[in-house]
Amino acid sequence: MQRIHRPGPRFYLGKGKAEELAEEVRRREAELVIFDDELTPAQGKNLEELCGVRVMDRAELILDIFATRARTYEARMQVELAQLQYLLPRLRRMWIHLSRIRGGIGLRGPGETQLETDRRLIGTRIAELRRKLKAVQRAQATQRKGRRGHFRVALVGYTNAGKSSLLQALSGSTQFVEDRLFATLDPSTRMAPLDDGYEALVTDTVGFIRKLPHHLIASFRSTLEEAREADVLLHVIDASHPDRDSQQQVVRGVLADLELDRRPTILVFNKIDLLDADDLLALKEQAAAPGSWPALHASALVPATLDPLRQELVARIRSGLREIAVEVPASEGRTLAALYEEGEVLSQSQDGCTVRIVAKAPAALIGRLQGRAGVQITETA
Ligand SMILES: Nc1nc2c(ncn2[C@@H]2O[C@H](COP(=O)(O)OP(=O)(O)OP(=O)(O)O)[C@@H](O)[C@H]2O)c(=O)[nH]1
Ligand SMILES: [Mg+2]
Repeated sequence: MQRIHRPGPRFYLGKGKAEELAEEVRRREAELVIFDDELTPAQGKNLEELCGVRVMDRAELILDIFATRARTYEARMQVELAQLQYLLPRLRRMWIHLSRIRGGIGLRGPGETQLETDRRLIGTRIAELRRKLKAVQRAQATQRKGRRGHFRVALVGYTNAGKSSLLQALSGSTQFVEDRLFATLDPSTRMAPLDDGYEALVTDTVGFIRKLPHHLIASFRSTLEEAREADVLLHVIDASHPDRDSQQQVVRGVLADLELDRRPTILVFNKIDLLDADDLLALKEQAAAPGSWPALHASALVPATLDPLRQELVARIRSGLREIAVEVPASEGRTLAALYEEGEVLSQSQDGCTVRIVAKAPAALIGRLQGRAGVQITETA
């Protein structure tokens, strides 16, 4: 522990404290030092020279965890891109590691030309990854367009808050859930049945964490596109976590960075099964603070606690519906089906070959139907 105004440029710690650290490393025969903050390339290099062992910073550790969790093609590319961007300014130091690991004699590392070549190779790979990611993202944008007629919900929140568990509980399908950080790196979307025949498309997203390395935020920005287009964000909070308030602040900060902080949001305090009655009462009072987003309390493991959430989603879907009268040729099965599926049909009558329907429908559906030949729509309300 050391109290300093700001991290020192050479060792992050003060010089004396850094020497103490080196002493501690020797005494304990440690093989690795991890800093819970980001180190500049120079700080990392100086600390390694001083301690004689590998020094990792928070960013590198998180990148490592991400690398082991990434499963899809896209997530792997995003992680590799972030790793290379992290590596580039630290290349010289990494080289020294390699030569140590390989028991190399020339601990001075590579010559300048070798470094230049490596830098160029990495630069080329970064450009290639960026290009491939763009292509994947274009394909995803097309896929998202296909979801426009549906009410869309995105789960966001601190890592391990229970987002995947909630998706699983709401949709009834299995989702990768594990008690470890960053279990989910890839967004995945499931249909969740709600009451009265309504349904919502719910998307799981990558978890946030305090001091998320900025390379990663940039890489995962596209992964969060789904959240950008969602009708409502469910900000999932682990209500049982001792740091729940600061975790909530961190998530709000990241959402603000991503310009998602003004999207309609519902706070979902999850894991209430782990709270005792007094805690739960205190939590409910706190959440009712004026000006904050509406809050619900749930447990992904206790199905009945999800009813209020489902009801809230139905209420939001309903309030977004507009009443319309539609006249369609009876042969327009597609349009009729869409009205029944995505809207709420109030009445239907037939006059010869023309079907007349009065229905409540989401704006997105109305927009889609307006372009269809033979379909006439008038707003009634
Ligand atoms: N007791 C209890 N445990 C829960 C609840 N919801 C989730 N968990 C547990 O919390 C851990 C994390 O759950 P996940 O659903 O993987 O969390 P996540 O938010 O998707 O995490 P990342 O994908 O890492 O961001 C798992 O061990 C779950 O079983 C809950 O309501 N009550
Ligand atoms: Mg998850």
